Amino acid sequence: MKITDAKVFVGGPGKNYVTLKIMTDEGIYGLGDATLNNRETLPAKFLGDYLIPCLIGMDPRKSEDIWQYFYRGAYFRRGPISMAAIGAIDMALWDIKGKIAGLPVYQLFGGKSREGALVYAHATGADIEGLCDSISYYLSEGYQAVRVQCGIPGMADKSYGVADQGGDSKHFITQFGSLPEQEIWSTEKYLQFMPKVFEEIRSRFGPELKVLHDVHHRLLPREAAAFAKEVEPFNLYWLEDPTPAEDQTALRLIRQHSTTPIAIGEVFNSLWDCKQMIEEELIDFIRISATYGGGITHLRRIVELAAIHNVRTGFHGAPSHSPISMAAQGHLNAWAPNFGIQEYLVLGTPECDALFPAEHFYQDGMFYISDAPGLGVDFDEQQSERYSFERTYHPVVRLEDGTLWNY
Ligand code: GCO
Ligand code: MG
Repeated sequence: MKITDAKVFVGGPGKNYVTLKIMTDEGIYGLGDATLNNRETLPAKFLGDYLIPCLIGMDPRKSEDIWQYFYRGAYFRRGPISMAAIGAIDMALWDIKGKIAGLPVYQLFGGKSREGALVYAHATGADIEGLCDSISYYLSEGYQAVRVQCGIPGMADKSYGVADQGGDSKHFITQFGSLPEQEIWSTEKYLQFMPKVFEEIRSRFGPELKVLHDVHHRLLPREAAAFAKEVEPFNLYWLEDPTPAEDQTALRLIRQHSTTPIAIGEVFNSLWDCKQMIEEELIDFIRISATYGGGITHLRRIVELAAIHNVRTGFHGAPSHSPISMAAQGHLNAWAPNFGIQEYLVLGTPECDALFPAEHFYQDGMFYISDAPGLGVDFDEQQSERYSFERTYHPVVRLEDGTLWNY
């Protein structure tokens, strides 16, 4: 069996999805996602200029060797662009493997460890009242877990994760600017206010609700340690990205002072970014994603290492993930013995469903993967002609005195 061709498509309804389609001489094709949020054309170009020419003529069944060829075989390794490109190829090869076997991909890992996988949604409000409305909405939709982000009084600009003014605060979808927008951050105001938010949520919704919160890399290690300790009584399901992710040793201080569960990894690209924090058991959940974490082959390796060290999965699932990578993660979630939770933002607009037909579904706070062979997602090339690339940027963050800070 041989790879005969591969094509990359960039575009989608409201998102620049980067979709790879690998064709074979036996008519079976595979699909992968290389969407690197706000940098989408770069993995697409890397695939087209460097990786696809090598793929032609390779045996698509050799997914491990092909992964090693593009990772170990490269002089300049890792980084989000290259790992997103390798990840897309890898997903497509697992898709082909499943189609050859006539089995859903999770069967190739060892089968299901659970039927449905717990998911969490994004609840958001400009103030506590708005946030509680948003939580009530998700509860009425059957969710058992929500990430909560709230506007901070006195902060000059909107806070991270709060839906745009005038937007629908029930459904959190970030609108990115065509040039970087600016957010203003005050650690002091955040630290004073956020514990009150958790207190109010617990008093209104009780102890059962799984409450997650994303600090989005904004705190210094000592501040994060004090905060994680202070919020222990509210029993968070996790505290996400308390400090910038590249400093693995910063997590030691947090761990030494608090038992609040820590989740990190959505900006990681390889095992080497999280090896130390997993081995030292400095985190509780690993948030790497199949899209820019090297695909299924590499994620599985990370999941296995994490399992030995009591770290559970909590894969990144922001709206920039196309239904293809959500399916790749869905198959891993169905299998992983150390599955924790999956971030899940309903992508299912009619336009998105038409572009990526699939039978996977959400019900009562859980995601169910379909039994279709391969990843179980298709891609309608005709539909894709409706969309094209539109440049967008993440915001930049400044402190109140103008100092540049971490988004
Ligand atoms: C999350 C993330 C996102 C990121 C986005 C950046 O937890 O889902 O923090 O909201 O900001 O993925 O590209
Ligand atoms: Mg996050």
